[in-house]
Amino acid sequence: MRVLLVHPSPLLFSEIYLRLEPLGLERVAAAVEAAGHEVRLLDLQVFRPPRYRELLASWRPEAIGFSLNYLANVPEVVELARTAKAMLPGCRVMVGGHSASFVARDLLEHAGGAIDCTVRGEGEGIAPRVLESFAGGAALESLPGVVTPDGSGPPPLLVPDLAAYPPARHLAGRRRRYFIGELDPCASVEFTRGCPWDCTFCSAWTFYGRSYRVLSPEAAAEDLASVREPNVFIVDDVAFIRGEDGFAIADQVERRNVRKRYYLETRADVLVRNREVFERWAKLGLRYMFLGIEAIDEEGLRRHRKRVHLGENERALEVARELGLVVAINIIADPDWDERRFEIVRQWALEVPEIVNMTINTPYPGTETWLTESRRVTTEDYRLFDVQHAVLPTRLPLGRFYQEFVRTQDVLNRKHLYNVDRLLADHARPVTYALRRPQRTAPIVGRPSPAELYVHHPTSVATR
Ligand code: B12
Ligand code: SF4
Repeated sequence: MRVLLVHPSPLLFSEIYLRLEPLGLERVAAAVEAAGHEVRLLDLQVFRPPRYRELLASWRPEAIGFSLNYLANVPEVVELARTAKAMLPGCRVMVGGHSASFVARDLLEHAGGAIDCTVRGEGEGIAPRVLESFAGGAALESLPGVVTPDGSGPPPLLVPDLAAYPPARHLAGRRRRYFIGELDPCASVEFTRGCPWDCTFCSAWTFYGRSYRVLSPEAAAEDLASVREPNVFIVDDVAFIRGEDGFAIADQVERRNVRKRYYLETRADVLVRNREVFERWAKLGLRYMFLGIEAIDEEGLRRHRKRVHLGENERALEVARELGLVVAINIIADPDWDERRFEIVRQWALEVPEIVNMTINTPYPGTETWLTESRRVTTEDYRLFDVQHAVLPTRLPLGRFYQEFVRTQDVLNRKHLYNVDRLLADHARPVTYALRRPQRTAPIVGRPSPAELYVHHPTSVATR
């Protein structure tokens, strides 16, 4: 089969700071290629939109798979699927990825027949089976994780071996356009998958059912050695949770004499606990680190269920400074903030030497706060769910809130990426595809059940 795999365009956030290769889609591509299909990959983060129609017209794919990690990309993906069915009525369409997994059925409804199925969970194992089904094999709705208008298959399975399908990087054109800050050009690699913590605002853990899997050190280093770019973004949710894994990969990287500059994301407590492993990686080329500090008060940390105390955050910043790393910190702004709270954060941010980034508290489908947040979301517009817009009621009038947010961003970045008029205008756009709010009759008391939260269930695979 001729199979086209498509990643949608970038969001506001990644227009300027960073743009990274679609690693998940490249892994799916590797599995689909291994099953004997002819595959092309189109990343609309780096190709202009007309390229999509051109490819449909000239190459005439028989199946298309869209990657939908970001909720804000839902309308775009639905429109792209509609275009495909209009131009090539016989072409079969599947949509997978992080956000697709949490709004699987709604996507089918929005698309009105233009999407044949959504695929929940990891794609490497299941995408080739969906293609078999498209070609006349088993019924789609009998496959694990697959959702069709006619029904859903059993729960999705976790792939047993992360090393089985190294990313098909050869399929991604314009690789020089991937960068993060001065790490330009920059490739991405994955050493581990999943996160054992359970922060309330995050869906990384519900997606993977709180599992945590590690690539074998040999496979991790082999993948790294195959990367041509001099810079590498390690996409793991929390890098080097287990020090011994970090050391084992470092040994293999050294053995292959791989020299790169690295960017990674981790938690404050992990950095403090595993200082030696980060020190070793600093010697191997680790330069930049993103720390999800999230809040500068104990109450905020508790609300996010970060399971870290302020003292650990401060200690982590000291460790990073001692190791000579450039650190970016994320702080979550709450729509409930008033001018005083913004001012406190600005003052704090000016006092620390690190780069401070700010996002807005956003309850995403798949997170615990999506089910428990007592404030009603103010919009059903998927495009506003990008952590740069307020989707919960703001204590300040919305325009005033954005003024404070933008002012804080200006202070933090010394750049003028954000603009109050642009952010406000985004709320006024007509909504074609509306996000479905959680169907609640009574408020949830305590924690929601795993059945409501998880995509992958914790028991479906052994962890290493
Ligand atoms: C790396 C990363 C990024 C990279 C982008 C990489 C890229 N181009 O795709 C950067 C740093 C740019 C980024 C930015 C943002 N990110 Co981000 N990101 C991640 C992260 C940490 C890992 C993604 C990854 O590469 N995983 C490894 C690969 C192998 O897995 P994967 O992509 O999920 O693909 C698998 C499956 O999803 C599935 N699949 C994927 N595509 C397809 C297609 C088909 C057809 C099929 C069948 C299956 C399938 O199979 C794949 C293989 O198993 C995730 C967290 C997570 N654990 O997923 C957050 C995450 C996806 N990001 C998130 C967010 C909020 C953002 C931002 C909006 C803001 C921010 N501050 O982070 C921006 C906006 C991005 C944009 N589009 O412009 C949220 C998504 C929330 C949501 N529901 O929309 C996540 C879940 C983080 C979180 N903790 O909440 N991000
Ligand atoms: S925010 Fe980080 S530590 Fe918390 S659950 Fe998500 S990935 Fe894990």
